[in-house]
Amino acid sequence: MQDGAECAIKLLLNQIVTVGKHALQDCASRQEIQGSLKQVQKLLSAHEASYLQSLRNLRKKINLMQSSATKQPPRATNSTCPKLEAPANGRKLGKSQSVGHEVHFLCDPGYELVGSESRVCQESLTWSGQQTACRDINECVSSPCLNGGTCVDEVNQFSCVCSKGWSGPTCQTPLPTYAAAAASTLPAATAGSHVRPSRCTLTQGATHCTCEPGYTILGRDSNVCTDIDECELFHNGQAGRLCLHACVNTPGGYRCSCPAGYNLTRDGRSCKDIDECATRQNNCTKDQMCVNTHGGFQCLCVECPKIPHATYVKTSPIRCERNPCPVDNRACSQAPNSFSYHYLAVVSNLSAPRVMFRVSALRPIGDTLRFSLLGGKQARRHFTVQRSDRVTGELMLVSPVQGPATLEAEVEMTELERRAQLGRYITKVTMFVSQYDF
Ligand SMILES: [Ca+2]
Ligand SMILES: [Ca+2]
Repeated sequence: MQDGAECAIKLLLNQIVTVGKHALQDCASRQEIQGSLKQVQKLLSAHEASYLQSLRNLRKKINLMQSSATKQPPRATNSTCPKLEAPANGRKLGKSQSVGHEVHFLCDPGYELVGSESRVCQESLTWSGQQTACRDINECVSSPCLNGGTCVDEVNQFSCVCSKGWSGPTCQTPLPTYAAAAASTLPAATAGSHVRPSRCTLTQGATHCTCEPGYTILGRDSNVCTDIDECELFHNGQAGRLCLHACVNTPGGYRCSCPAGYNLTRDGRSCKDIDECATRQNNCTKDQMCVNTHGGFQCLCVECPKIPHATYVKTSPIRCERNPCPVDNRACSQAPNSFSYHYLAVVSNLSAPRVMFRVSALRPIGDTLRFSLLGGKQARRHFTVQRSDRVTGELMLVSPVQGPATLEAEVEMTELERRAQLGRYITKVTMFVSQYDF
């Protein structure tokens, strides 16, 4: 192409020179020169146009060549990377082995991830990153055992073998001195004591002493076994709390105890409320209602409210209904039609928000039902009322309550017909919150 352009320009110059020579040689008139110059201009324009056209064609060709050179070969279907296995003591997330897909790795508690957390199947049908493994975390690295104790690494935890004179999960507690003192009066030690004699054997000149279960050699004297204080040892141990409520150390063992109003469960660790109302362990009178609560019980008797213009009669132990109103006594007909009383027993620090009670209209009359929360500041601090469907209102606990406490809330349900009140129904809810969260 460059040759073509050069050639065109040479040709053009030749013609200009020829025309110029011709004009000079013949000393042509001015008109002739002008005519010749016009011809040259025309020629120049024609050549310019053809030159530009050639350039355009060339550019097109180059573009075509470029695009065909960069176009990727079509991707082979079913192109997958080799299968990756989940690491031992860990998991693999993601199953696809196709190009562009990712898999992720997680390790079980107590293990740390080595290698790549995520790997991508690449175009080359190999996985990015490095082989993943889950390695046991060595809890002993931080030297948690004090006072010369030896650390034993376990999965997700460690234990300390304390040197003589120390005890506790991290060997932080010095031994009680009485253990050593009691050694001298060993013969007096009997069953039920905190110190017991050890059982020693002489093997190949070395003395080896062992203790009964629940006892260990603490002092310098290997003849003395001292009771292990399991309550102290596992107080905040990795094994979790030994007892739900309280731990009592005993010679050779321990036991759990529960607060008054609770019984120890069969597993010996947890506490279960005693239902005093069901087991007749209550002192409620015949007129009273027994309400079981966590850790106790209540003897209650519903008294119908005394309000002006209306009178109420008890229709059940937990319900009062308005007596019929005199004709045209508006104040009476506007008073609540009924009062219902409900008692709830809950544990301390119950998670919130939570629906505590539902109030429903069985056979709603009128065109509108309205639910609202009555009661003072205390009720509004802990509760809210919301509608769950057309005929039901819910009393919600909005924040956890620290016991022991007694909370009261009233839910008012109003039936309306064209904004005129047809009926009002009050539900009083009393919530007994226990001292403990079990
Ligand atoms: Ca013990
Ligand atoms: Ca109880």
